[in-house]
Amino acid sequence: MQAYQKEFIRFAIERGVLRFGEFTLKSGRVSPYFFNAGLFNSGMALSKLGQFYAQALLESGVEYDVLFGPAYKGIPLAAATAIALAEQYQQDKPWCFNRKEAKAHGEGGTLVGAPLQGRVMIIDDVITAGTAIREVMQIIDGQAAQAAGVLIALDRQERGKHELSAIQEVERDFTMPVISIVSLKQVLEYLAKDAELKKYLPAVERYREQYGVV
Ligand code: OMP
Repeated sequence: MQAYQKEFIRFAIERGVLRFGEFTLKSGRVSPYFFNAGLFNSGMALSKLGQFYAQALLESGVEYDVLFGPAYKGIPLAAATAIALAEQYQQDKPWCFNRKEAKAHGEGGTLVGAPLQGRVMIIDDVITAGTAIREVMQIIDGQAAQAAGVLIALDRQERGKHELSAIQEVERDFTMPVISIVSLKQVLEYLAKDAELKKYLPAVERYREQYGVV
């Protein structure tokens, strides 16, 4: 685990973004942990979050032309990443987002910001079963664009429909990489080393045995 990944996990726990308990997921699975990116809810938190996304993106070396934040949660994430790339790395990248409802007046349409064209880096929060990201792919397919990859905060490393992880299925089905700031493996590593948080480890490990990838 790299230093920035450890720092990110600490930051997510401190902000209450990464929590332990009992949570029902979109997929219906009952998870002993949950990552709520909506709780990076202050200027400083969002600014730091953008820096973590930018760092993971640059570390990946994946090339792209435009950043895309899918509505709703991807929008501030893409904006924060674009700002961090500009301010920390002097990379002025175009970015855009979609609306859920098409607008008939003014500029019209569902896309806002830079044109969605070329190689698109999709920015989102979490992939569990991969449902949300498949919807995003339909938007990109409808444009003169190809997906360059997906950048997320947490890879929960859960099985999709079969034996592969949902992320591996997304990578295979759309031939693109999924980049994450951290994955469940690193969260487990972090828990194992923390005297106070260690108590959550058995439940998370049991969950991984049930739904995780082998
Ligand atoms: P999938 O569509 O199953 O991949 O689930 C991804 C979505 O689930 C995310 O965009 C979130 O809305 C939500 N989610 C979280 O935000 N954090 C989690 O830890 C788990 C989920 C989830 O419901 O699976």
